[in-house]
Amino acid sequence: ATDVVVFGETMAALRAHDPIRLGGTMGLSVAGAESNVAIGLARLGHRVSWTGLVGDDETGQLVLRTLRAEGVDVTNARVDGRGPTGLILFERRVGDLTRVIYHRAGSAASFLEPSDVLPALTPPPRTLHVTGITPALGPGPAAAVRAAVGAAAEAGAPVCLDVNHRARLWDRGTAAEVLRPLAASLSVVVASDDELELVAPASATTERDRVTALLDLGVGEVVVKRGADGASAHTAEQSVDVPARRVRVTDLVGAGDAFVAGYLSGRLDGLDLAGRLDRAVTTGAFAVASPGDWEGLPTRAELALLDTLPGSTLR
Ligand code: KDG
Repeated sequence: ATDVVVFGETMAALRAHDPIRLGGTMGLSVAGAESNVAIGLARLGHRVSWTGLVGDDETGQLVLRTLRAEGVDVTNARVDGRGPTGLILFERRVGDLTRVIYHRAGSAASFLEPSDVLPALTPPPRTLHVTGITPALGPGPAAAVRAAVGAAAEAGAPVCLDVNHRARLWDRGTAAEVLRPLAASLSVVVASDDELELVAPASATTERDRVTALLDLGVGEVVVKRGADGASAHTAEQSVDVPARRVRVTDLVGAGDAFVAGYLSGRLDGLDLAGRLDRAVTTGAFAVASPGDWEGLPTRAELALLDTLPGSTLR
């Protein structure tokens, strides 16, 4: 069986080293939160499938070719000519700050429907992973998330949601209205500390209350990311905190997805909560320390590499 099924929008990605309005050269790659997670998991040796729609264009072929090359199963993905493959521009501004510019409204991926994603869930995978980006893309993608989460939960497959709020796509109130009803079907919730309120019941007002409310709804693991300050994971039985790994920051984009890949990998391997978090902060650190969303993610053999890097000890 497939270890992890993901779906969502993967775009062509152009990365500029200078302000875009000044011109110059850009590097072409692909980016998408769910496919970043898929690549991270595939590099660690897990069987992963990505489903989504790409345009009938060369960048769509780049998306499919890249995922195939990374060992991600794309047999459920397809070309859809109703819109182009989306485009994301990354512009390095000052310091670690990367400006993101989307050209994705009306993209092929925005036509995603439940019927596109449900076939990937038969037979049920060991995990379904979704993000809060997909339901922000339109009514079809939102219905696809609801249908897939419902179908996986019904089949007994654990569902992981990364809240992944994208303020450019929707406001916090709308996101909360869509994400909160999913909570009772989730096994794992991953959120940064400022995103937890978008999935936890509105009645909870502190982080502790939000975690407790999610656990009371039946969520098995609530994982809170704090960037350079590390991460915490909570179950009904225990709470574990880990520090972030200290690495030189090259590119923060994709760190959250790498974190999820590490966490789910540890979970699939049967590691305890501390072990899952340790792998998550390790894969997150690889993403932070290397350029691109997913290009620098570790293979299983490379996981221990940070332990040997001077200065990259646990904080
Ligand atoms: O998590 C990194 C993503 O932000 C990037 O790959 C693009 O999926 C993306 C999005 O919608 O912002």
